[in-house]
Amino acid sequence: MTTNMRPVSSAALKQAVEQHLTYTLGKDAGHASVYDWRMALSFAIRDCIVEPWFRATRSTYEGQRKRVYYLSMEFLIGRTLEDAMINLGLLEAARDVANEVGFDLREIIEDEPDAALGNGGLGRLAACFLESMSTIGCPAFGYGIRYEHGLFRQRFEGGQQVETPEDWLTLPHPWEFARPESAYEIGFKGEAVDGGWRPAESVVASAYDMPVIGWQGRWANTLRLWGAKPTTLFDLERFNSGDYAAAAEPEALARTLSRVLYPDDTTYQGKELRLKQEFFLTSAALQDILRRFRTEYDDLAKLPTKVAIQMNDTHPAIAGPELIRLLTDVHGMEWSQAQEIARATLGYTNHTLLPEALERWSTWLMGNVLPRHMQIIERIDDDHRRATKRPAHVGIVRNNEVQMGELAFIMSHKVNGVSALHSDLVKKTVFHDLNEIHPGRIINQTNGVTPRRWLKLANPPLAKLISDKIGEGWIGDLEQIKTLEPFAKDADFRRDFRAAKRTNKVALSNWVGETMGVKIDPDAMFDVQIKRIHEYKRQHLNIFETIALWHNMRENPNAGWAPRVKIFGGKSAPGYAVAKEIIHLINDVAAVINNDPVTRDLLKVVYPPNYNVSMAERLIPATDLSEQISTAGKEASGTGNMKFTMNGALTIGTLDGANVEIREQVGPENFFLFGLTADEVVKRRRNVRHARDAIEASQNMQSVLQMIVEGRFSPSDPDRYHGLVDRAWNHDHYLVAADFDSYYDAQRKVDALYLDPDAWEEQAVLNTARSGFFSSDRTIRGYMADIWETESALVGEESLT
Ligand code: NBG
Repeated sequence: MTTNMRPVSSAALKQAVEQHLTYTLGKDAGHASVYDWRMALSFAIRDCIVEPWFRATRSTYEGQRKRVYYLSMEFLIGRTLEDAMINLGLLEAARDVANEVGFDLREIIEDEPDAALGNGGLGRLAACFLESMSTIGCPAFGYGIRYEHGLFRQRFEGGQQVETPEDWLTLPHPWEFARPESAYEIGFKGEAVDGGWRPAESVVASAYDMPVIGWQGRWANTLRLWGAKPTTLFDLERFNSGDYAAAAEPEALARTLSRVLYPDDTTYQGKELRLKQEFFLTSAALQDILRRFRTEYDDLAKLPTKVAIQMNDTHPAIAGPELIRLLTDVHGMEWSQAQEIARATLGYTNHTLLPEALERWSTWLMGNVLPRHMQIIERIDDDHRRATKRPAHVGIVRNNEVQMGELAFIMSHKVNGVSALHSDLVKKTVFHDLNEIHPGRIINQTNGVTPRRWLKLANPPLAKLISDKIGEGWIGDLEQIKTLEPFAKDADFRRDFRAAKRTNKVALSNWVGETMGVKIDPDAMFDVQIKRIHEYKRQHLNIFETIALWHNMRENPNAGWAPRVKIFGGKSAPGYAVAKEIIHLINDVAAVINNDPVTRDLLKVVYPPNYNVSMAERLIPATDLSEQISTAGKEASGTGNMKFTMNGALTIGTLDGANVEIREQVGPENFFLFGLTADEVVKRRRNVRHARDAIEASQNMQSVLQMIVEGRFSPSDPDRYHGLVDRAWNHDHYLVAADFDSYYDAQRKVDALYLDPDAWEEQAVLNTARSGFFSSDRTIRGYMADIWETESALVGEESLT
């Protein structure tokens, strides 16, 4: 066989792997390392994707199908090899091959670095969407930036976060195809000249394609990432005159553009380089989209019938003006038609209401970096003002700033939030006025996650148990998982369900022991909070409760406590001092608690550094209790919450984001609810004494703050947390104090249930069985029907392969 055909047997795969080892890598099997085998296996698996990928592309062209273009500054992919093997049904064959050549498949899989081209939920959502679009057969492209350095690596030094650069591209990346022939010039600065733009600087955006294979290899789409290249390599004249640094300037300028991912999550910085990155992605994508469209159709007026462009948050919101510019300045279309066409083509997803996250650029910076776009933005704004007679405080350009949210809204035919509650709040708060002017434009599409990665790949014991019971249909159609529901009452099934979880907990305990030197008991409750560190997510509420629990355990060690392991994971933005202080506190508390002989068998706190997608795959299947404790109204959706539910963890949470829908789906009796609602939060904040009142009423909360302020967890530096405690009393914007007692009490209900394994397991099974709604396949079908107006190419087809 040749390596570009899909090998079906272990023997055929082995042959393909060995060919790559020999001829692609030039390695002798006798000397091949785990890296060499990983590369050879990746190339052999990649070969298997190429055929369905070509077929999908051909079918899209032949059927003249509408394509979806998902523009996102972030794609948090994680590893690719295992995911691809699972979707192609080649995992078992690969295991055989690995064993035959004397390696463990796990070791090979774990040799792959995570592609960490994103910060958190927004980027991981984009990755789940790509996989679901391929699974469903929605013809689509993802467009992003090929950052040389993804999200920083996190270490702890003395309990404090230290960042080091991430370097996933140091070793060759076997999943990409460089496409130097697909390259576009991207301009910056210069001046707007009547009906056009003369940029002063420019770089070249050069394409790198990664195929994304769907479940069972039926369809494959492309993730196209842009790398920046200089338009001229170097200035030969300057080089010859001996000015080597200046000679290399054009190259240095270009390289910085795609060098590094901005590590801010839900905060906005206003840096010129970031605006340039956003335009770089957007302009390259739009030029590519129009080029492809024009190879098939000659009438640009038909664009919205064949093309849907989705803006993932406001980061690519310059797409409105840029599309208008390309249509008018470059293709000669008339202004109002171009505006209409752009709007009919574009959709915008809002992912946060936090005011500090809403992008706005000073008109000075926008006018300087993108002078022609600034003109276009002003004209869009004028047209809108005239057409709508909107109130004076509404508009794109306000206070000498360009509001990217308003721009994205006004240039889109649909705007969506990411959970029912969030979409509702989008209508009532950030876009209140625009919603009245354009009723019906804002809709909801509740987020989802792919069950291939988050259940089948991450949790083999549970996936096998489910498939043994109800067949494999759930993998491609998660709604089928509800047929598990009756087994919640079946004692044998509950025992097996528990055994699957225990297998994962043992594996995690071993890993924690090996990597952190902390011994944890797999029979204790694993209580997990993993996500970016942010005040609104309230990791400090969790660690305060941990301190109270520890304190009360010490006072009364024989009170029948449920043994717990509190597990934290997550990074703070490098410049976010308060979040970094919370990290420090968690690590300080862990050091004290983990060394306390009194509570040795009752409580441990672990915080493995450098949380990423691969670590999530390890932690989520081993979790008993999922912490989703944000201040109500602040977490747009959450997607980790859905992964836990699928994997049979129970949730302790507030009525925030998609928690609301999770609770509805699994049943309120199978969810630990606490805390103020979004409305109550707003009202409570009006009382300037809300924190003080709550602390004064709570003995537990007082003891916690007292212990911290006395330096109990920082004996060598007792004043360390004075600022933190002061904020808890006086600047508690996220209502930790107001929710503390309610949270503590809910945790004791968790304890009680955990001590009744049968009752716990019944609820855990129901959580998994009722998680069908949270598949990203359902989400994508929603976008296809309500926003993109496009259909699956796989309807009525058995298989493309
Ligand atoms: C995040 C929200 C999450 C949500 C993801 C995906 C940003 C700006 N927003 O709640 O905080 O789940 O987006 O929608 O990162």
